[in-house]
Amino acid sequence: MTQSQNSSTAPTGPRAAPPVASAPDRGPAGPDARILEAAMRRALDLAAQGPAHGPNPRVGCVLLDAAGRTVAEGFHRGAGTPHAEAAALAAARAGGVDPRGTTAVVTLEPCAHHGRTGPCADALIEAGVAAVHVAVEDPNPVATGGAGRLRAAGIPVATGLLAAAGEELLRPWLRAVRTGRPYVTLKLATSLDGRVAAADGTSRWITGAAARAHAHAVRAQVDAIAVGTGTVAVDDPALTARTVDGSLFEHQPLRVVVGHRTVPDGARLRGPGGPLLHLATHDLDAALRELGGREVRHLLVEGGPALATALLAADAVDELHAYVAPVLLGAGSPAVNDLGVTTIGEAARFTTHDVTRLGDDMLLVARRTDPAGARPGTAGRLGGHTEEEI
Ligand code: AOF
Ligand code: ZN
Repeated sequence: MTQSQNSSTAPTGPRAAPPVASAPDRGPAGPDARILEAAMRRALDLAAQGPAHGPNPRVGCVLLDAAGRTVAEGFHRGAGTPHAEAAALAAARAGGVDPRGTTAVVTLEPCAHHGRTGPCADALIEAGVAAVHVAVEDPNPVATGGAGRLRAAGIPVATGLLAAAGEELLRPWLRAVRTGRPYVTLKLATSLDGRVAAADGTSRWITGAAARAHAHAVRAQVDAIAVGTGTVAVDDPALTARTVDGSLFEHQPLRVVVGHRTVPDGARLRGPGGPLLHLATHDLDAALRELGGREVRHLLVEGGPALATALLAADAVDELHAYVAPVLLGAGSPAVNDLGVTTIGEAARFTTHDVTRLGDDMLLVARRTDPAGARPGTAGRLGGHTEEEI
């Protein structure tokens, strides 16, 4: 995580030598630090109004005049629509404001590429903005370079303003773009003793309505949901994102089934909802790369235990959503099988990010503590010794 806030919040101006991002250059007179920070907070709020799903990042932009007043705002509404900077420039012009001389406060480094839309760095240069403040540098190799292009045109650029908040907003997207694989969130809905079904296989419902509604809202924010073929056979899940009244959210994630067994013709997965993708493989690495190649940024894994175990054992889970009900079963299928952990030091350890009460249940959101290396006994493959159960 880059946190260059201390060193680079003041714009670094044009210079003969290549600009040094951390050089403490105050740049031109413009809005002061408090106003810039407030504007970045607003830009982050605007960004959050964009869709969490989709191949493109959520980005917000605020244009300030020399007195620090907001003259226009914009945010990105999804792939193929104008980027936040272009939206803010358009809003200024639509409001009869000439953006020349304004300070652009943007949550992500302006892009430098011709993609689905034109390069924002060029649009800002043409508009004649006086300075640009950025939260997060763009790691996307095809789009990055906007800060350098702006500086080359004589426009000071400062990066790292509220970088931590910017990184938090873009967490799945940043990780996916940096690694070429989706950010993996593993959902577990269990009894207090970590079981997903009773001894006879019954599992409806361990968690209550509030937890289920929350889980559906999460489905509506991700790009894809995955289950193993074993879960398809046992549970016949629809894997749709449904509102409390049972209707479908507008956005339906891609439905992914991992494993060799076929998806039956009458499976609910073939009914209304997102497209169905069957990855007939046990090679999780290949499966994640395939999804990354399809621009799946955020993958929600909903089971079953074999897929959850394989992903955890392969150290491929970025975030855990553990819905825990105050229910004890004492027997029945555990959420996770043998991870190859033989001693406590080898435990798959996560760090608590958030805890929420949902009705009678609890949601623990935890994130991977140690990103480096696979755990003992990992093969990076789905199944292994439990292959027939997947
Ligand atoms: C956005 N919205 O507001 C900004 C983005 O596919 P394209 O051509 O729309 O380009 C997407 C890339 O542009 C994206 O991955 C990111 O690197 C950069 N900036 N993208 O969708 C925005 N500012
Ligand atoms: Zn752009």
